[in-house]
Amino acid sequence: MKTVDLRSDTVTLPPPEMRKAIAEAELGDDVFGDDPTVNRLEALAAEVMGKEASVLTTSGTQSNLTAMLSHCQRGDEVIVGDESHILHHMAGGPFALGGLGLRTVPNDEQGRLDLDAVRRAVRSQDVHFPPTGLICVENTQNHCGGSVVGEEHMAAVRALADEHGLPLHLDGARLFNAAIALGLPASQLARHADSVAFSLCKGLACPIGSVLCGSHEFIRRARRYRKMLGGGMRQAGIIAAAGVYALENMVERLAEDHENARVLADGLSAIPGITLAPPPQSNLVFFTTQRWDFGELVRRLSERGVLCLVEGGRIRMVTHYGIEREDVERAAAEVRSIVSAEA
Ligand code: TLP
Repeated sequence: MKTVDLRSDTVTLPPPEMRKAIAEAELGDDVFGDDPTVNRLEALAAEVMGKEASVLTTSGTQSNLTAMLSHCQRGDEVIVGDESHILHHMAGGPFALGGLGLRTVPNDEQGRLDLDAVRRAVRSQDVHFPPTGLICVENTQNHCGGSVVGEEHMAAVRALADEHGLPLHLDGARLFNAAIALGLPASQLARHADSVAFSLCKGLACPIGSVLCGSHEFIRRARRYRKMLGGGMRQAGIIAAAGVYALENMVERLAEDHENARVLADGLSAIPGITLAPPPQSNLVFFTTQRWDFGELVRRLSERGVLCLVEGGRIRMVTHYGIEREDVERAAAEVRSIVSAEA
């Protein structure tokens, strides 16, 4: 029986046409700027995000850290949501490698930053204080249920950043999911930020990679920090070819993942004892149950070929390319069967 892998959209495998594009990619040494396929991806990504330039990185983690280093000085403080990926999932890189402090402000259930808290968190110039160097937002917001942060909030954070002369970075690992959910071009969300990082290796189904976009000047600095972080890749056109294919062919279909997430959520919420936490807005479905230890339920599901994770204190199932409607129906049915057998 097919394994239904709902652990993350990072498990996506490249479609056959993408593999073909990878195999046929024209290559060169990208550290010398010679890889035509990387150059093509970087131009296309910048255009799609409405930015002047972009740089291909190895991962979302590397994009975010590169952005933070490029915006800040060592010893600066970065304002992030208390449910942000940057805070919880970057293995402490901003502190350990960047010498950056993270100042947290509450994320609400919609993934928005508490703007009053952001205002209070911005440091005044005082010899005792670490200077505030950057504000970060995440869209979609993973821990807040894959919530879609609307353009109004993006604009409000921008206005606040401007009040204090601060740059704004957007962790848009799943920005295309937000854009598709809102029916907007991704650039309309990205235009409020100075820099935006989006993932190739999640819903877009590429095997590797992320792209960091911003002004020419910012990307010039970012190239040096990417190099410092070990992200200077050589014939990286084999990665970029997948990215070009994805930007041209894999964005619109994210709507299918959102529809499957809704079907999954409907199936789960019909099971007595299961609570959506919260109802999904994109491709991430979180739920809880009072009666079960989450780890135990995840283990029992895996024995039945349905893989998922405990994340942010809830169970998370992620829909993505390769997951069909019957797969999510089966996942919900397996949860029902396990939970009701022990009720
Ligand atoms: N998220 C992964 C895990 O690391 C939790 C996932 O399965 O959701 N920003 C956001 C908002 C992310 O969700 C992730 C990955 C990243 C950045 C990091 O991307 P990678 O994994 O490419 O370093």
